[in-house]
Amino acid sequence: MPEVLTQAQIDEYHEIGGIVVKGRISGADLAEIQAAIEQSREEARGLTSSTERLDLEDSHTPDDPRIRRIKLPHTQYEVFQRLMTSDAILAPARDLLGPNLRLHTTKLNMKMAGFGAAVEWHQDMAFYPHTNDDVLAIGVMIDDMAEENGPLMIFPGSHHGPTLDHHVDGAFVGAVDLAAEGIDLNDAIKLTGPAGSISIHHGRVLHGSALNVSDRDRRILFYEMMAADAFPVMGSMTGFASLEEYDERMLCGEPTIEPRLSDWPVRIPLPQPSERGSIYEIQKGLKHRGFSIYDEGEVDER
Ligand SMILES: O=C(O)CCC(=O)C(=O)O
Repeated sequence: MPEVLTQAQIDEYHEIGGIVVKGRISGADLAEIQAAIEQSREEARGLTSSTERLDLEDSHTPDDPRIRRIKLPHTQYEVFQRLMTSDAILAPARDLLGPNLRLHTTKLNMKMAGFGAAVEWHQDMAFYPHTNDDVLAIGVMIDDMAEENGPLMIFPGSHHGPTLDHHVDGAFVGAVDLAAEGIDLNDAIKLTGPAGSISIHHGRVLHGSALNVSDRDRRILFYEMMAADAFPVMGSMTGFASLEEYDERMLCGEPTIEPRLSDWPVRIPLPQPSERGSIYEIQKGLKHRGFSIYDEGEVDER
């Protein structure tokens, strides 16, 4: 029996590769998250470049702090760690991946009103291929996520297809050239919802999000995780020094040393780009950027 998702939501996730579940995060937790973000903004004041904790917008200046991402927020503020191990996040993940879950990473993407950076089209598992594809990302919507403020977009069903080419001139750039792949932007859908909703997207679904040129912030907190028997394959951007450290990432259930192999089309994200920063930096290697030509009105809302 599923813990929280309806059978219709589970079926939709498997068919489309992404769903929105409303009302998973309380107003009190959202308020605590906002307070943590405010603290980070103060921390960014005076900085001249990104740090281990904060990734800064290209337009950031020390006097006008602009954060693009809070890195590994669960290691920085208690609220993110608490949510990560709560049923608000883990129950829907267990409904989709089973009882044994391991963390891949966390991040809080800011996308502030008027200037928040786009994330180019990509598949998460192109960055971190694993032995099976029971891999997903849960996005906590901190602000109302709507048509106009750069919501997450996915290509429905793309998780059933190939792992697309994320390379340029022989180096991994973590982004897909839609035109070169013959993919029509009109086929993408937006994962929208009120603050406190979560989105869940499959590790193989093609997704991205546009610049936020609206007057409303769009902040989303991602918890990326996998079934405990999905092990990274060569080149995967999953860093760990030992099995002990790897097992410290268990979110619930039991670890294993018996990887499950499934038949899915792996591509290795090597060679790594010379620029080894966040996704925003890596994707600058893409020659034809999808979102400079992006026309908001052409994509259906979901
Ligand atoms: O913030 C977004 O809209 C997308 C984020 C994403 O896909 C990523 O950071 O890998």
